Amino acid sequence: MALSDITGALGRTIEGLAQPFSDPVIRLGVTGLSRAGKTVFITALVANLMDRGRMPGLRAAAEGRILSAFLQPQPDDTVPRFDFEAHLAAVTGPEPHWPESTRAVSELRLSFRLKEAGLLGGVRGPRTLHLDIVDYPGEWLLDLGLMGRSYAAWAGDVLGRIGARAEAAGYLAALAGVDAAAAHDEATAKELAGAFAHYLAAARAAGYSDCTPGRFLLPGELAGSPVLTFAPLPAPAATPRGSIWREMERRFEAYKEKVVKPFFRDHFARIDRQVVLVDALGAIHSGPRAVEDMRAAMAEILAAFRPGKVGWLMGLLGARRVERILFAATKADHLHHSQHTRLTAIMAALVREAKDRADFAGADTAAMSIAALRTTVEETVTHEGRVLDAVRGRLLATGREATFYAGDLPQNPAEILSPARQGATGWLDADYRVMSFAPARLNLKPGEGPPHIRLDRAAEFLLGDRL
Ligand SMILES: Nc1nc2c(ncn2[C@@H]2O[C@H](COP(=O)(O)OP(=O)(O)OP(=O)(O)O)[C@@H](O)[C@H]2O)c(=O)[nH]1
Ligand SMILES: [Mg+2]
Repeated sequence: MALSDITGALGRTIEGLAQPFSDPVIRLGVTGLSRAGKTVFITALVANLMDRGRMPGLRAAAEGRILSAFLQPQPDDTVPRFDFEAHLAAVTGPEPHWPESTRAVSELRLSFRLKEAGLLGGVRGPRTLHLDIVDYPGEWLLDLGLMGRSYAAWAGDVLGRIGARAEAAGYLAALAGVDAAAAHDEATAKELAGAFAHYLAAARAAGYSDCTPGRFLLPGELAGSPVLTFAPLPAPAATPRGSIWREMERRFEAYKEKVVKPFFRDHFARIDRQVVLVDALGAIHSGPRAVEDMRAAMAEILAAFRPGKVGWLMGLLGARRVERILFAATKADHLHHSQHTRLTAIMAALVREAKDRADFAGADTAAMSIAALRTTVEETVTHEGRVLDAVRGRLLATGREATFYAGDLPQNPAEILSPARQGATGWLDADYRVMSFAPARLNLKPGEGPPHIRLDRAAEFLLGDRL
């Protein structure tokens, strides 16, 4: 080993050990419902922060103030590490493929060596800033809405909403023969919880976002335990001791205390900046109900970040104030850039509505359309005499190249949001499509991260003021 290698390695070790907790830390939460694009976002963001050739919109990078960015051991010993290397290898390897779905919280620490801006840069040495990125399922965040709610209120609310949904037919049929005032028996409880979990999964697949309790969808090691063996019942006239109702109520409270609260205490309460990834194109494709549902879920997520409402809980947990929240519509590479402003306008209108409904006054919020990993190139084609701004990419299903046109998003977001709010069952005279592309084969130059759309802008909004 050459001497420079040894000193280099030594230097790195010392840098790694040097009082890791005294330097400032930003904790960035990355969330979104399942398949929203969290894993790909974190992978692409970290890769592009380490190799900043494609990050001109991040001021500190453009001005050359980021001297280096490197991965370090994370501060929390009991949280799984975000498997950056494996995910990056998946999307940038010789046979690029999407990373596996992830089902729990994970964390990664990226540290920066930064030059001070302006004159100070000349006199002061570089400073260090740690970025702790926490990936957590958005489904778990929706559970915060349960904290202030009683079992009776939650159950009434859920049953009121799901009556019209085809996905709930099985659960409602299972409920029909049940008297909530009758004596509890575990077989019935299990059957109801199973049928309800089945409904939640079907509702998720159909594009609905209001699917609580979130752990029913992603149970992890809690699968089959009593805290996950309850379901919403219609309130009976009387609720005698030992009744199914009473037992369900008890388990609902246990779920809040033993599942929801620890998550908020250990992860959520410590977040400074948050990005909420939203598969808006997917919801638009699924139809007005899915869009309305997405809006409701966003309102609920925003309410979780509202200082005050959950203050009693957050105060107890020593929560900090989240300073910035970015709502990003992901997978914008499905659209030609001429449609990006429309997608962003829809996203911004959704955020505005969600803010109004959540009565939100708190952090700075922004809406954006991004693609963490760009899989397409733009192409203009003529179809039946019309000129269409389309995109071309490699189809996930066949591996073949194809040109794709997602449909014309309206200029006015109200054309999407109003039918959604009014409970329309389909779009009036529009057809939106989505398509699954495989990651493109890349030939990256040194210093260049994987291609993206507006990931640099997203980073600037989330971190720019601290770099
Ligand atoms: N075209 C395109 N597709 C994307 C992009 N990001 C994510 N996807 C697609 O969305 C899928 C889900 O992305 P993930 O990053 O795994 O989503 P996630 O939110 O981590 O999903 P879970 O771990 O299952 O909750 C991927 O397998 C891709 O098919 C993107 O930037 N562009
Ligand atoms: Mg994931």
